[in-house]
Amino acid sequence: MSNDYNYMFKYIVVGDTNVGKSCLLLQFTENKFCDHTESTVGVEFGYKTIKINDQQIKLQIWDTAGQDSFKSITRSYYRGAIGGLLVFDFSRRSTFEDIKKWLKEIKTFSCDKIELVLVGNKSDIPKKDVTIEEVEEYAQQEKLDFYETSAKTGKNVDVVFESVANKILRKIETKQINLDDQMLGIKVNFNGKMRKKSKSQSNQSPYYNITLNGKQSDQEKNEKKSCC
Ligand SMILES: Nc1nc2c(ncn2[C@@H]2O[C@H](COP(=O)(O)OP(=O)(O)OP(=O)(O)O)[C@@H](O)[C@H]2O)c(=O)[nH]1
Ligand SMILES: [Mg+2]
Repeated sequence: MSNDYNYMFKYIVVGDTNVGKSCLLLQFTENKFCDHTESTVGVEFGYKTIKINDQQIKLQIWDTAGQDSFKSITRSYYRGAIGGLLVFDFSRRSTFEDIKKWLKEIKTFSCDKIELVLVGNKSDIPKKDVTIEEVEEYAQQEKLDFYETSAKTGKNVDVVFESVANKILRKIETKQINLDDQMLGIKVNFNGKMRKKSKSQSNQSPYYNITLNGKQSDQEKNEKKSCC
């Protein structure tokens, strides 16, 4: 893994099955679109390095399965994420209505410093099942930024991922995020060397303690929200 970045931010992408989460990741990381995708099993991840204000930011993006049967697995990835995309499909109303549930999940299982953005995907499909007005009203009520995207045409895909990074970076620069505070899904890289962790952080960093088989240890369960 290359170390030529200043910060690495961990993101999660959540939302109902088939809303296009994996396609958004594919479009962002490889500029590709796939018409026939397989439903994600558990989680998958991708990387991309972007540049903001002379800072190289590496995004480590965890794409979670939308199917209910994977909830217990995907939840274990929320902890320690500093950025998140809440995705629905503009052509299926139920996916927008379910955003409330996803937001509740995130608020319960992830750090309260997480920067979230609401994403209405498949904007290329002419038939809309949700109006922009109601989405904007909801976004305002929940204090979320909202973007209309198309993983198919690429519309706003880069913008969404970059906007979250921008907000996190601003919080770091204005010291609203304390990097010594167990790292919060942020890894700092000084000239290719990782910031040394304190003893108390060594078992708690989201990057060094990722649960790849989706099972949470008792310690992790007890540490719910301890990243904050
Ligand atoms: N027209 C259109 N189709 C899309 C778009 N994004 C995704 N799709 C299609 O929607 C289907 C589901 O896409 P996925 O990215 O696999 O959905 P997902 O949210 O990852 O689903 P799970 O992994 O089951 O949670 C696929 O057939 C995609 O080709 C889009 O922006 N426009
Ligand atoms: Mg998927």
